[in-house]
Amino acid sequence: MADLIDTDFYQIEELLSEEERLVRDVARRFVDEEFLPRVQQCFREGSFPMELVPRLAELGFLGVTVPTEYGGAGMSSVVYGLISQELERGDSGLRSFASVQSSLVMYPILTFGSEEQKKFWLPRLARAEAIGCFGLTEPDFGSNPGGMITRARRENGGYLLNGTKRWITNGSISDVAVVWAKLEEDGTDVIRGFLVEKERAGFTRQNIEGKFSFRASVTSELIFEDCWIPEDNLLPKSGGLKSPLMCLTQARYGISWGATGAAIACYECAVDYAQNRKMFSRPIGGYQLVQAKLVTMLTEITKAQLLAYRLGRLKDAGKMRPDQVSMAKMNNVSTALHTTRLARDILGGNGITDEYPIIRHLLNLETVNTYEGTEDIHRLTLGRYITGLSAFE
Ligand code: TGC
Ligand code: FAD
Repeated sequence: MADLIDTDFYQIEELLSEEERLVRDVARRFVDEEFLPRVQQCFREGSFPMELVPRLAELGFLGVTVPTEYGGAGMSSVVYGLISQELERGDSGLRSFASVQSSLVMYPILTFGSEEQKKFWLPRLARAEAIGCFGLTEPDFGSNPGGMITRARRENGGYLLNGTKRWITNGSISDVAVVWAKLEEDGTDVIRGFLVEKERAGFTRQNIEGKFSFRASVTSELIFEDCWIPEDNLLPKSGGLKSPLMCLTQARYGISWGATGAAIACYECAVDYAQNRKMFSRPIGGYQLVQAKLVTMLTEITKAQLLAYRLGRLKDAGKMRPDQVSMAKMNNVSTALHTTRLARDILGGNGITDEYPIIRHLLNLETVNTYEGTEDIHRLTLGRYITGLSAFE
């Protein structure tokens, strides 16, 4: 079906290098042959397919842009984007697993870690011998992470952590958590990053149950009660809210490609359905109102692809700015959500069953629109960029 339905309306394929296409095709095959046959059951059960994690590592999808000297694939951000797009064509939970490991765990260790931390953790994370998670959000501090109450206090040559992190992807399956906490330095509280191994006394995790979105993904709460970690577990170059926000910029970049993958999956399904489903005297794809919906979907997908592609080239050239990422994350996720709702509508009653991928993507995209900065937070970030006036104060 995918070969017959054009989802590259503006011929972006021509702008990709041979290597970029090759890696994209590997990701596409992995999703089609190994992931999609499992996803319905995972979503029903509420489980993540852990057995595929070694394959993600083997294919080089964990730490795509991390230098090879630290075990990463050393490839471009456009390659990372293309992989994210393919993984999320499978499921947002699959892309999230790779995003968290690469952008929210390996990136902060690479950027803020000591040489010892990089040499120890990065190759293990790339080989999936260790799984990581990123703890920024708290029960009462989501959109405003700067208000966090998790604290680190110097004690016995290390730090004592206290606080709770909520909504943490991969939390209970991780070997190491990158945890953001306030530390008093010269009379001022400064946000610093800490590495907390799962075995540390005073560190407990519990899964968040009852999710109707991201069912094929693990989401947890992390609780720190007098959890002592050694001095060496501080990410020495982290400092201020800017450090976790820099990590979010990396992950949001991947999301702007990924959400488009989910929209493509739903569009392909809707076109196929519209061509074959007969109501009244002919296929529903022959009715003007259905065509209008398909046109909106393809137009939004094409615009999103162009935003993501250009953002990727800017990133690889070292010119990408966080506000540009905000625009792509905001636009590409909200249009993917709109596209997916239109696809759901075209399938009528069949659109609400998991026989088709649409309702699963639609439910997932509700989360993607919220996490990594809600649609409105990115709108306000851009509003601040345009006017120079902050709506956050
Ligand atoms: P603000 O004054 O704007 O910023 C503080 C400092 O950070 C700098 N900065 C950034 N740097 C890099 N990338 C960005 N995106 C940045 N945004 C801001 C800024 O220049 C400043 O630097 P400096 O040198 O002046 O100190 O801080 P604020 O308190 O006003 O907050 C602004 C706001 C609301 C935009 C920010 O807090 C925010 O982004 N809120 C949303 C929170 C969020 O996205 N949480 C995500 C948690 S992780 C997650 O959801 C993972 S999901 C799993 C997956 O990805 O698959
Ligand atoms: P709130 O901040 O309470 O927002 C609620 C509503 O208020 C939103 O509509 C928002 O736009 C609006 N709002 C807030 N402030 C303003 C304002 N100033 N002006 C106008 N409107 C405003 N976090 C992590 O740290 N690590 C993870 O791995 C992670 N994974 C996640 C996985 C899942 C499945 C989910 C659902 C969340 C995850 N998160 C993670 C948390 C996610 O980043 C937060 O949910 C998100 O940042 C929003 O925070 P909140 O849920 O507290 O909503």
